[in-house]
Amino acid sequence: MKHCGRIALIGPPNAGKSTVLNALLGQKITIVTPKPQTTRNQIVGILTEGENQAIFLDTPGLTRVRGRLSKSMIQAIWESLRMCDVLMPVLDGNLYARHGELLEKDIAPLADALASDKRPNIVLVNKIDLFSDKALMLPLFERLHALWPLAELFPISALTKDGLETLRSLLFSKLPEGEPEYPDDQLSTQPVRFMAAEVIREKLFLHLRQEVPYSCAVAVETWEHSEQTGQTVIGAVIYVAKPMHKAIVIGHQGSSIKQIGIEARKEIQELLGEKVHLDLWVKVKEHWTEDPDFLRDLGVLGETL
Ligand SMILES: Nc1nc2c(ncn2[C@@H]2O[C@H](COP(=O)(O)OP(=O)(O)OP(=O)(O)O)[C@@H](O)[C@H]2O)c(=O)[nH]1
Ligand SMILES: [Mg+2]
Repeated sequence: MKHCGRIALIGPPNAGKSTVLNALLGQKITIVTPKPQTTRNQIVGILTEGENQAIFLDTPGLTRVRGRLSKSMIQAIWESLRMCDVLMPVLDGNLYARHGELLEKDIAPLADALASDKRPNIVLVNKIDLFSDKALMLPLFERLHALWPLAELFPISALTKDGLETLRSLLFSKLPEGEPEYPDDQLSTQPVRFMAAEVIREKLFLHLRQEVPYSCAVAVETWEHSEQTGQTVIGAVIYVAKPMHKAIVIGHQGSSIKQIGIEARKEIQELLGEKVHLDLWVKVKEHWTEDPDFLRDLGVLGETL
């Protein structure tokens, strides 16, 4: 019997949703950083095994609504949920085992919102590699079971891949019968230009501190392949919300942007499998997080699966 369907990865920021998706696919298609609210768009990842296909949707972390960016992220998440056959909330098991009060704050409202949903809920209790005291695991699972009686709880570590093999086979069995929607070698639906912009954004998150990376948006503006040199020349603009942030992104004598460029180029090169020349510019665009047209151009608003 062939199975094909959609699975939504949802949950609080920093829970490991994007890491789970990359680990399930065995390839990096979505960016990961230690900072919360890394993912801003809906990212599609496709896993095909034989005649079965799981279409995953990575989503921005669920946060309390602040600016328009957060609001649009939340809208995007609920919209994507409507289209999915299986809901797969991901949570940081280590965090909630140590801080039960956060479980009530973050997870109880989510469990409540999904309580009457008839679709399978597979709750991934992630980061089990970090459990220093395994005795903390049982009370966490008991509490989660009480909060979410109909959910299947699944302990995993996306980092060490512990539990992922079993999860993969379980997931296919939860999907409806159907023909694969995408060719078996397709891993994602994101255009490669978008993926390149995301790689640059990841490096900004890894190198910049406090609110600066949140002030940044990346747009790839030019992309030219030269047959002569075999090189792809990519021009990208890093938009920042404040003039002060422009100076920080550039760094002392350009040191920061240089490092970001080196790391991004290396990774984009691996992604494309060919030589890349990357030019980065930094431009100030105040209040971009509140500009619907700009957000739509970035794909943050109005995309659905
Ligand atoms: N130790 C450990 N760290 C993990 C695991 N899974 C993810 N992480 C780390 O947790 C951090 C957040 O991971 P992401 O995958 O970006 O989390 P996310 O839920 O997609 O976060 P947002 O996109 O911000 O909502 C990164 O530093 C990951 O390396 C895990 O199983 N074990
Ligand atoms: Mg993410």
